[in-house]
Amino acid sequence: MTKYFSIFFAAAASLILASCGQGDVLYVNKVVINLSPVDGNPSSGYLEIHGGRTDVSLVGVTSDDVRRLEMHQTKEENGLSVMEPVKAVKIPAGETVKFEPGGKHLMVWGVGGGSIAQGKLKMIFIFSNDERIEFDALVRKMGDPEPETETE
Ligand SMILES: [Cu+2]
Repeated sequence: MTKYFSIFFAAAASLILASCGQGDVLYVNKVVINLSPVDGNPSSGYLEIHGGRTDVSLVGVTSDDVRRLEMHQTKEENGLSVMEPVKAVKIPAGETVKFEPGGKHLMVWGVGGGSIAQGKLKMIFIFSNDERIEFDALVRKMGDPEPETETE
């Protein structure tokens, strides 16, 4: 009887460990807002989203300390680079989706002075499964050093 139970608990423990591994958890990383050098122009935001166990979509990004925030996609059209707002970005299970120059990006209008002074902006990422992830984005002025590349 005792033996039976110890095997059961060992199996349960390894299940718990397996479910905590990275790659199973939806998370947001490396969020950077590059402030526009021109007053009144939108700043651009880049980030990485790591998919969890199931496919979801990023359906919104908000912050209390901005005037307006949009998700955009840059694409080629007749040899010109144009961008358009997107409502949702698919985050497939287990895959990493990057917002980067020339592709998907955030456009941010009116970042508050307090966040600029602190060098960080609290943002909330809203997903189609109703999950909300809060992340302090790094706010960079033009000429600030590149953010350190972190290993995961
Ligand atoms: Cu844009």
